Amino acid sequence: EMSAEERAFQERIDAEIKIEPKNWMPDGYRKTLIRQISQHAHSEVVGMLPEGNWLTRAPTLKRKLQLMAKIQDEAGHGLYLYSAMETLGADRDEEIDKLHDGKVKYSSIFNYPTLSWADIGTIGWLVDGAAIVNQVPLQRTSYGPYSRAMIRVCKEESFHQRQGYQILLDLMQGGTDEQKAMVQDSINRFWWPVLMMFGPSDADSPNSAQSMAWKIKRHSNDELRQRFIDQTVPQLEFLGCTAPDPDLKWNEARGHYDFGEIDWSEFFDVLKGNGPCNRERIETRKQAIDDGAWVREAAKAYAAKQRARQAA
Ligand code: FAQ
Repeated sequence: EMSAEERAFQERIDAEIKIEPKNWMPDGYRKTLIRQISQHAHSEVVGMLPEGNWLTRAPTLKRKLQLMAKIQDEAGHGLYLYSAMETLGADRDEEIDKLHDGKVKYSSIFNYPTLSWADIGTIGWLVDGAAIVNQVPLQRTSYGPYSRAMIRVCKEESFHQRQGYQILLDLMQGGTDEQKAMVQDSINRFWWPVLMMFGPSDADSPNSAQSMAWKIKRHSNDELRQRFIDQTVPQLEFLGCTAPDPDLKWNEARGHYDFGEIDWSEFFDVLKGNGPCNRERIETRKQAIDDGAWVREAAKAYAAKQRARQAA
């Protein structure tokens, strides 16, 4: 049985009117958004680490500058998202502490290592590509601050995706046989983990039904995964590469690509903290916070001095 408040809230959602921070909202709606937006913010921040691994080894100055700009964009996305989360009453430091204590999640994809320069191309093309497919509909999510943050984020991700694809195109079109093999190896390692970014299949997605009713999510996990595969396979073919999936095949009757079974045991294992880089990622984040403590202390001391001066 819905209360009058709940009914008015759902009517607003159904009429496609955004929910704003000061509007009444059910507790569950607030909690779900804090969970999703904080996980999204943590993903952007942890997502800087695999790429950061190649900043000092980018092959040219141009590539180094592009990669640095992309990583800075990701830091910015983390900041918009933490700010959107704060409009719901959540505390940024508390949520970051939960990340560092291993109590909350961030995207599984960032627990895989970047072993070659081609991985930087693959991350831009496939990881940012998957992020765009997921985030374009989030521009229409029902919570105003989250939806507005997604508009700028999507524009920046489009640039990221193109710079990634261009890295791979250059390697495939002008590269040596060894460089071409490096691209294929990178795609082989990232293909399945990227498909896992969309989350568990609909039957095993406990949050989907309610999040769709609240229009936080506009499409199911499986729908977005299929959309991503359909738009990515032609790009894969244009590159001259293949996917490590013998069942990947155009299905004329469905009007979609069929694809093989995802290894969900690997996905849930990474979520439990057992991926190749989970421990390293959290350790690196903690170290960054500890190393920055003196900056925060200095900023606070400076602010206190300014206040004292103004009061005098
Ligand atoms: N990894 O019931 P559902 C980026 C969790 S892009 C880890 O289906 P929901 C850009 C899920 O949280 C990546 N955990 O959940 C970039 C839930 O756990 P909980 C970030 C996952 O929320 C590119 C449980 O499994 N993007 O950073 C994953 O309805 C390059 C059950 O799942 C976003 O976060 C996963 N892959 O749907 C940066 C997008 N999938 O909390 C740097 C916003 C699921 O109950 C470099 N988020 N889980 O304990 C979303 O759209 C949704 O949260 C989904 C999951 C679709 C990810």
